Amino acid sequence: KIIFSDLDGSLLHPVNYSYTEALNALRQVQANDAPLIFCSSKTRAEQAALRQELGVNDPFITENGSAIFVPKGYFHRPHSYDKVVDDYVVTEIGQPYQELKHRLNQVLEEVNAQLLNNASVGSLAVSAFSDMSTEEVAIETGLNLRAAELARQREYSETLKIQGSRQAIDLLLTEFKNAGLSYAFGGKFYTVTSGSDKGKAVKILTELYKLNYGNILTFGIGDSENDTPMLLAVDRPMQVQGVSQRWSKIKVPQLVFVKGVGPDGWSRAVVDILRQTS
Ligand code: 2M8
Ligand code: MG
Ligand code: MG
Repeated sequence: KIIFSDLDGSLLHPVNYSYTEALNALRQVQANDAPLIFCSSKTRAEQAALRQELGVNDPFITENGSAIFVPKGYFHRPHSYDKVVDDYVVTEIGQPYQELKHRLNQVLEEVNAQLLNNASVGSLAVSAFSDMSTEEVAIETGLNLRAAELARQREYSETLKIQGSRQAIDLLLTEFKNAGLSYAFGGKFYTVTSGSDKGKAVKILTELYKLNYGNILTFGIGDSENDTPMLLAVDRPMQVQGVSQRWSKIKVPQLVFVKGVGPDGWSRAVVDILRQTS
């Protein structure tokens, strides 16, 4: 049994990013030796800090499926990887940040030009985390300054705050797709990658677990649209409630709706998972 988990809005509270309500359940996961794979839009820097705080030592997936970090020596069977960073072997699914940013800027310029020529589509305002100061990111996200600094350290993706008319936003999103970029809405922002999504990364990592452990059962816990590919890639998909106790609309067959907002729902999901499989 392997648990793939989103962070923001799932293990972490959708408003204040607290994991306090999930701590008991997390300790149960650790006592059961069940691998807990963070699979989030968050950067390596953000996830490394959280892993250290919580004592989670399993592989993790960063920036919406852009890269898989496996601690050196974690799997006994050798496997291929793209590079080594600190104590991790890394499988890269997304293009490096500079290339992604270049392609993203091209699309933004093109869309802005189209909007200038066609006033009826309405207006569009896009701001990227990397173009904002740490203070601005902190204000936009509600993260503290230290956490905001870590969120700005993007290696494969860009997080965008997008405001504008529905038509203008749809135009932008369509142009992202046409340019081969993918985007996913994580609850507050859009994170743009060069074609990666959480599902591709989950599938690669699942294969590695199978290679090393044979038959495994995979669970996924998420809260938003950007979790859809992850939830489609696991055996048992679960969704926790968002703010105001609503489940956001996700289309995934056999999806289990768990009561509880963010870490509260996460705890219930995990208790359920441990009960199911032990
Ligand atoms: C972004 O991620 C959230 C949810 O996963 C989103 O897309 O709405 C990312 O930039 C992440 O790195 C950052 O920590 C988070 C802060 O809310 O926003
Ligand atoms: Mg989330
Ligand atoms: Mg996320």
